Amino acid sequence: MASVLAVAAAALAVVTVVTAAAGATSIQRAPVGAETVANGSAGAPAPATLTDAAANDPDRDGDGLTDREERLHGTDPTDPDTDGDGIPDGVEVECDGTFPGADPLHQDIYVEVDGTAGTNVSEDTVDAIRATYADAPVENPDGDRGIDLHLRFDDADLPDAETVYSANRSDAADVYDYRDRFFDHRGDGYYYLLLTEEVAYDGEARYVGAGRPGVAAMETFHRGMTDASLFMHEFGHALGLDAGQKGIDEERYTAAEYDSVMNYNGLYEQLSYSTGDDAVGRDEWAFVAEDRVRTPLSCPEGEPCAARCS
Ligand SMILES: [Ca+2]
Ligand SMILES: [Ca+2]
Ligand SMILES: [Ca+2]
Ligand SMILES: [Ca+2]
Repeated sequence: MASVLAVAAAALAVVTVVTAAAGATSIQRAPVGAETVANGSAGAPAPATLTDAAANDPDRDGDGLTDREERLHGTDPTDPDTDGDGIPDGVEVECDGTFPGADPLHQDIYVEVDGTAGTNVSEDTVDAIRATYADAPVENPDGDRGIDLHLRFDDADLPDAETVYSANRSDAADVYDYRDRFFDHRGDGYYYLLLTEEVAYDGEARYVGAGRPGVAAMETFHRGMTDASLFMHEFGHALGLDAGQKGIDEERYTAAEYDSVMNYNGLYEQLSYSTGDDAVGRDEWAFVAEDRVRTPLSCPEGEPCAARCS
């Protein structure tokens, strides 16, 4: 079982992404060819002709909500992304079409899930995945724990490529081809996950899934625990839990020594990432909450990001 899974560090281009964290700028991996991106922290400068109303009720952090609106929502008027999930406060409040159910005081992660013909995951599988995220040991400004994982199932009947490779291939179908053609939420800060019949990692079809920053592919087995565990593993890679970190995609630690679905000895046995309370000692939930790979969120130039929804 353990040897049939794999991923790799990404070989993706790097673009500059202005993060939503207050004033912070960081370099993050993003897909080749991604649009130039920025988000609410860029904060448009106030117009030269400030009205009295704008002067009295400014949007100090440039997230699209005035200070008064921030007080109403309970968000921080000096932080464009109060909950630190990468979606600016104003976007969480204003962009219900793109981010249904977003809460500016609680971490949200959005995933577009596409599938080739014949693949699917059951409702029980989806419930188990969501519940695992909802129960994560992650603190939120609203006082509740957990991450709200939004799995948005889109195409369910895509052409079956027979084998989907996990790396860019010019001579065969790879997960990036599917993303390029079918990822409706590109530029929306979403992650992309493809369900398919046959995944090949490193050219080898014996693998059943693969994940790289921002994107993952997995086979489905129509068995709840198997599919849910495989999802958590591959999506963990998409969030940046990379092979090469101690214990990940290895068998050298027992499930007790490294208590994570990223451990090959934990895969199919459990769903959760580690909390650091084991011999390996890495808090993967903290990483997911605070340092995960961020995907591009495109925003209008020179305006608060929330203007993308108006
Ligand atoms: Ca504001
Ligand atoms: Ca704010
Ligand atoms: Ca946010
Ligand atoms: Ca949120």
